[in-house]
Amino acid sequence: MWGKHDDLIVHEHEPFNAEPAPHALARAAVTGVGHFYVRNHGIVPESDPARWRLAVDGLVGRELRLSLAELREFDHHEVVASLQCAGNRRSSLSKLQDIPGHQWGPGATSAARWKGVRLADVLARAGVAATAAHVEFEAPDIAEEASPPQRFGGSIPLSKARSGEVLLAWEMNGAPLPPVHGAPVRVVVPGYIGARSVKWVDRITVRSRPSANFFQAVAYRLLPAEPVAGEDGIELGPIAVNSAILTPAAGETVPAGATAVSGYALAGDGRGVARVEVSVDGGSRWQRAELDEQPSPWTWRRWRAVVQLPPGEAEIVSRAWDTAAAVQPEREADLWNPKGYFNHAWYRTRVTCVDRA
Ligand SMILES: Nc1nc2c(c(=O)[nH]1)N[C@H]1C(S)=C(S)[C@@H](COP(=O)(O)O)O[C@H]1N2
Ligand SMILES: [Mo]
Repeated sequence: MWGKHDDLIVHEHEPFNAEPAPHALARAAVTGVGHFYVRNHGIVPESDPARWRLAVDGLVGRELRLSLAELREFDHHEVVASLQCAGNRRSSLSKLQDIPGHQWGPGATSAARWKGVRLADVLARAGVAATAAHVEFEAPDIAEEASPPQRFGGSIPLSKARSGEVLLAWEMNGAPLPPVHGAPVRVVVPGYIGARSVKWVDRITVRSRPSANFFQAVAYRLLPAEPVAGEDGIELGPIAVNSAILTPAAGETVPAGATAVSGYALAGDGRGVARVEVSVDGGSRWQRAELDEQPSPWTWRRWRAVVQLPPGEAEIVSRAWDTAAAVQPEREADLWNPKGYFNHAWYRTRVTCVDRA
């Protein structure tokens, strides 16, 4: 389906929602399109690149209506960026207390090389009014889960919209953007939750307030663990520093002794990953992981370590720091929330270690 490998973990067939298994995700710094996770709230819309138009309206000096050819006349830029769904690692939070929704593991995170034009350049052409503060994106796919059912949308602050890394992209890993990832054009908002990277975008509206779309005003908000009257939650934008162990995978049997461990770490909104540590004693003692170079500040930092494991059941733990010295919190219980967003607690993988024959 959708040009995806059949080893993806499929959470839903229609709309299609799937993530790569940890071993597959671990394979490359830039995720192959066949393994890149997919998050859809509605059915993938039919889109004809020849008929596609991008409307730019709202608080602008002049409204634009751009064809794909006209969009491509702006300067082209490439960004290697990771996307991460706010529901990444929800499955683990659900073990504490049930959470509805797709039970994402650590694979609702992937990295790609995106090519397109800067949103900033398109906004400059339209001329942004002084009262503008947010930029809204909308797409034609209808999400039945929204109330009322509506087009998918969301917004980002104008300051972020004007930053060089936010693209209107038509290419992914050097090939045309596949339909399931937003063809002909999607927004790519590096450093923010995946929901702001609106696929199949056909309208950009400059506003004084955040989008009133369901996925900005109601969904993708961090609610308190216990309901509070009148509290509609924290609007999610920049992601939190996070890490995951990809190899070995949970439940794997590995030889006791020296065991190679690898994974990813990702920091929000332009903050780099500064340090990753792993522990095999539940977090009393830590050892430093080796960090790969980052091809761009907007993508994950892959890491590796060799740990010593005794025979029997073992737990490997990882935690990352970002360049603002923020570190992942220890306990999932402290960040559990009713929609299961932003699980960025220490990552824990249980494995069984057996003596080498
Ligand atoms: N139009 C539209 N854009 C969308 C979505 C959607 O359902 N419809 N899902 C969002 C969410 S929640 C995420 S995490 C990312 C996932 O992007 P991907 O499917 O290319 O991995 O797309 C975002 N953009
Ligand atoms: Mo998402």
